[in-house]
Amino acid sequence: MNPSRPITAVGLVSLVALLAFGLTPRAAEVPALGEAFRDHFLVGAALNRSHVTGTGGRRSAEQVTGEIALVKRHFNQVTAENDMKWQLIHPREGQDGYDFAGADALVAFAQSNRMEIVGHTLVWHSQTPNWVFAGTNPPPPGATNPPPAVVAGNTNGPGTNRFGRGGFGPGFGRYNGPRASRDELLQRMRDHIHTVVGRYKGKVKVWDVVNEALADGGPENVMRNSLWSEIIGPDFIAKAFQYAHEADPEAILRYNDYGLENPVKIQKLVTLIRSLQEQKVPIHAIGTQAHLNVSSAGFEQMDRSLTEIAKLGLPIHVTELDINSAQGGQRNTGADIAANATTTQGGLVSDADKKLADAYAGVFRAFLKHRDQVKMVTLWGVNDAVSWRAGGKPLLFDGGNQPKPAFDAVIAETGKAATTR
Ligand code: 9MR
Repeated sequence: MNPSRPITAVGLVSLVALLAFGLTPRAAEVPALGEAFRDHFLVGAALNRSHVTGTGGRRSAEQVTGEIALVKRHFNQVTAENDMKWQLIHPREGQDGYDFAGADALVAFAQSNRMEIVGHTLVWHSQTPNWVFAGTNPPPPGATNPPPAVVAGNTNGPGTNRFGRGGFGPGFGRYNGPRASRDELLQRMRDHIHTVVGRYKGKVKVWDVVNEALADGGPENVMRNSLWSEIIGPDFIAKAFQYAHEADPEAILRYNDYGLENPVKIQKLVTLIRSLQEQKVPIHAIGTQAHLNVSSAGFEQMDRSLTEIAKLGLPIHVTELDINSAQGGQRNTGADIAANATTTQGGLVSDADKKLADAYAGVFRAFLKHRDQVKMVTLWGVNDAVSWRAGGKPLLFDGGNQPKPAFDAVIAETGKAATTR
């Protein structure tokens, strides 16, 4: 609906319907995000369980209703923020150790609203239960699976989140007990991938197969040290893609990582992906998470990053976009849930609304410039209140589902698309 034109009878009926389903007047009147970018790429959001079941979580029924209305109006793609992670979908060993409740609800919600579904995530060093790595082999001497080194501006140490101790450490913490053999772990990985991908075959069209396997810090370490890499070896990545491809040959399989605005980390990505491509590993898209900070995010940073990633010749999906406006996070380039407590502290930067609008306008201008490669842009959350970085107010809608100035700035970019190449 264009607010500058007189409202038609049909427009009036849809406006009344949207208001009845919980959208605030302005949220119901502004252009829909998915529609605005329809000719260029999908626009999605990460959903949590309350959005797809309509109940539960820390939000009131009214808040959840408002968020669901927002999702239906603005997004044509959804990702499960947590419900497809190993820890939630496969908490116990064995075929009866799965819990598909949250994932099934997400898939049903997306299908009934004709939204593209992304499965997140099959193999990750974090949020993987200890049983996956457990076995009878004593850990090799010295291989204590240390947490990644703390580097400037990025704290990747273990921490506690609402799923328990773990943060970005492997499993629920650091599993230091006797280990599975390579073959046992490969078998568990294959069973998991075949079961999960197989269940949603033809419905979930895109999978994050391996998440965050690159190391942070300087160029000397390309790959992150994890229980996956220690027990299986570096080919755990190729194997995961191979199993996912077997399970659904039609699915788009993506490698997903954060910090790809950092030139050192981009080169690590290039090294990894080129090596997988040389081995003919079925990898079909690159996911760049884009957990950004308001003081550095903008056209130049994103354009540079996308230009480098595009050289790999694969479609690019922006998988977890948000822009932290909290003072405490401006030097942090990680995506670490454990460091989140500090990165969202200190209050917002000055003039936060304006800075956020400029930053969002810049990154969307870059997405539009690279629209031949950028096929999907997913915001990591529906509104500021449900964001993992709620303290940094990083999204396009505020906690009351009102579009922020950043939303208007993003929409304004669609009018400039023809001139951004
Ligand atoms: O937003 C997610 C948060 O709710 C979870 O507690 C956390 C741990 O599972 O994961 C967050 O999402 C992460 C995503 O799955 C992978 N990239 C980094 C995201 C932010 O930490």
